[in-house]
Amino acid sequence: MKQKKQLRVGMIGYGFMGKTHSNAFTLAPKFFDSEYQPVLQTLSARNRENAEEFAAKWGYKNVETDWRKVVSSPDIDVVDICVPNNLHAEIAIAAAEAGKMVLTEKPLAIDVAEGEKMVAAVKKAGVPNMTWYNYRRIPAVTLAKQIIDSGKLGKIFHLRAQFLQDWTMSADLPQGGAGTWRLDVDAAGSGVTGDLLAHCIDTAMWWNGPITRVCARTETFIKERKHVESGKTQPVGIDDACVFLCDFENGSLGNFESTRYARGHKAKYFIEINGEHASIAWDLHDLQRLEYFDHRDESIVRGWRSIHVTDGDQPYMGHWWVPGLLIGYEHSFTHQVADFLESLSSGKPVGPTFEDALQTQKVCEAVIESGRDRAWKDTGAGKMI
Ligand code: SOE
Repeated sequence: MKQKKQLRVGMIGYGFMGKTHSNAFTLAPKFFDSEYQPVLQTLSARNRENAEEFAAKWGYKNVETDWRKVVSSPDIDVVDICVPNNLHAEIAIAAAEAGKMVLTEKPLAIDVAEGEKMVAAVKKAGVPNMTWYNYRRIPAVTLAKQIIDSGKLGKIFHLRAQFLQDWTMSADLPQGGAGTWRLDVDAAGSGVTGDLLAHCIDTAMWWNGPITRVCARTETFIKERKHVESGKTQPVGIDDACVFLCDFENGSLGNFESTRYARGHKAKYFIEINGEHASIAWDLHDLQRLEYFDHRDESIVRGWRSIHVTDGDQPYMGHWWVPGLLIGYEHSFTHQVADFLESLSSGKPVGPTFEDALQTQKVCEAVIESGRDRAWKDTGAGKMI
């Protein structure tokens, strides 16, 4: 058997995303052929005991408590950043300067200014880079992209998306700290806009091109929360909910909604696009299905069809079980690793690159500014690859 090239991973962070990424690096080479073999080399986290437990469970060879040592280590090829958003830029820039490939969990950064520095750093170093917007690689979502690109929908008129949760409704929930940093504006940058709508915006712009202008209404329902680190009750700076309207460059209209206050919804991600001939809808709760309506069908059979995306010739599915059998949320990350490995062989960048993720960041920032100023804002977002 031909010896594979090793891709030694330095993972920074071990939370929920550290788990999804570690699982993806483990699974991808078992289901997708590649000349590269990811190796879980070093896990870095501040708490040594927790880091050692995680590393033993997932098979990391080494543990470090200082990410700087990972970034500068000669035995690391790719640095994967799974820590709160305010730490992405410093680590990514240091990794790029050390000549490492860099991956970062979404959103790219805490704001556009930091995102721009990250893009400049990876460009200057000429290192492969990617941001984990995993939902693009749910087979049904990828199939939708192929159908849209084929022109079957005709001229696009509308795109609507929702991402609804309910986990922060209790006023007793603190902000800051390991489990609740998403509620602390200094760590997260924003609330639902950067955490949840960023997923919708990434998919929307990938499917339908740049969002040029936005008009948002944001709300913080619980104004003060105890901060885990200071122990004091402090103002809450994140958006708990956000709705926005937008213009796409192609002339279509968008409406987006996200909240952590939709009682009963845990992760309701819905996205729909309407064209002159056909429409497509997708729902995370039924992630293997793509709903498709084509007005050109004969009227006696015309109606929404529910495509069960499990056939071998549909995106990614030929690598899994047999037609009809399902895969899930975690596979979207596995596909992202598989595509990244493929990009290393082909030398062609794989989206979303940092530059692509910066376009999403621009929209998020314009949404927050629009909510604050109660005014339409231009986003300045350009095309993704
Ligand atoms: C927040 O609850 C969260 O975990 C996001 O951070 C993820 O990006 C999203 O996929 C699911 O919800």
